[in-house]
Amino acid sequence: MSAYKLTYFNITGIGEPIRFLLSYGGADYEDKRIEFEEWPQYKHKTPMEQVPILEIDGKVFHQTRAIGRYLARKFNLYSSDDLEAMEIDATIDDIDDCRIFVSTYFREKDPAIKAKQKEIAHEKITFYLGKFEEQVKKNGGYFVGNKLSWADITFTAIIEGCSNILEKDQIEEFPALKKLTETVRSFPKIKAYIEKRPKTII
Ligand SMILES: N[C@@H](CCC(=O)N[C@@H](CS)C(=O)NCC(=O)O)C(=O)O
Repeated sequence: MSAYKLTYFNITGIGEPIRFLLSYGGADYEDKRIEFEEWPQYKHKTPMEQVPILEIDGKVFHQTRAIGRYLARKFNLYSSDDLEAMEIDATIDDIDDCRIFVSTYFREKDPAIKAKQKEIAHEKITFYLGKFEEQVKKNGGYFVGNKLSWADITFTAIIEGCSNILEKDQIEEFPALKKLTETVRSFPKIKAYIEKRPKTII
């Protein structure tokens, strides 16, 4: 197997789905975590001055979704059917659209704006989770095609970060989503990663 090195901040965030995917695929990867104070020394060395980046056999790749899609193909978590693949892609984009509201709230510094952003994040996440719950119920407990895909793994990793930021389990009232995330978190290699990963603020 190729040599993988993932570089991201020492948080869950948008790097966590990649960590879950690499773990699921049984890749023996280096999980390089940067503290925020160290970022200036790394920023200019990355392709778009952002992380995550994934090095594969020494070559650097960036953009979370491009990396995720590549790993999904590699580990049989995508689809060879173009229409089904598009459904998986759309779900990944929906999950990211949902995440953005929580991330915007998290990053806001002005207390008055932050309070407003929190309201918006709650309203939007409730909307998206309602839609996701229906989608998963319709698809046999998974997002797409009655089987495990990259979308299920991404959702499980992302919703944990959203719950941490909003300081409340966001899926406790969504039984299908709850069950799906429990399924993903209990895959032996993902479970082992969760048990050994560093405890982080979010
Ligand atoms: N579209 C990019 C966004 C990457 C991104 O926003 N990365 C943030 C961390 S979550 C970052 O590197 N922030 C530091 C900076 O922009 O200086 C992706 O999905 O990979």
